[in-house]
Amino acid sequence: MKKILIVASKFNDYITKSMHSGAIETLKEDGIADASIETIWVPGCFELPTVATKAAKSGAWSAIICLGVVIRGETPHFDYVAGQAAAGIMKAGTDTGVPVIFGVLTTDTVDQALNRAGIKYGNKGVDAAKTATAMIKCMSRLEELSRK
Ligand code: INI
Repeated sequence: MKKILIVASKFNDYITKSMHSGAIETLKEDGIADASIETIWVPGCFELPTVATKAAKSGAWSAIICLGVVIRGETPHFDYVAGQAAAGIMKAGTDTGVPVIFGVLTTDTVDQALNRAGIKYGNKGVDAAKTATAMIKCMSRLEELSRK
């Protein structure tokens, strides 16, 4: 059974909630049962890699979707938070072979983030969910080919 974990950031949750809803809807449209989707809310994007890494190492999840928003204008910490979130999420995936998806918006302004969370230019949560199901298929194809 495909079990998918969403790790979502509470920071900027007026934006991440809409990314989260978009991700859940998309997973369901793609045939993933409600009961196979779980969410853990972490304080901020900086915490995403810790939970994603532990989840990926557990072997319990087919994919892990990380959702968050880091806005440059809001903080001088932008480069640290965004950079470490990206590096940690990439490492969680490459270290474990479990797809760990980077659904993190990194923008200059709040408007740019809102527009990419369901207002004008799509929804990063939807894209992340589509990437997760695509990667699950890639991994099972790889397993199949590797057994031949
Ligand atoms: N966390 C975010 O997810 N987005 C931000 O824009 C942000 N800003 O602006 O600082 C942010 N900071 C909190 C950070 O992710 C950690 O929760 C905090 O540093 C404690 O480790």
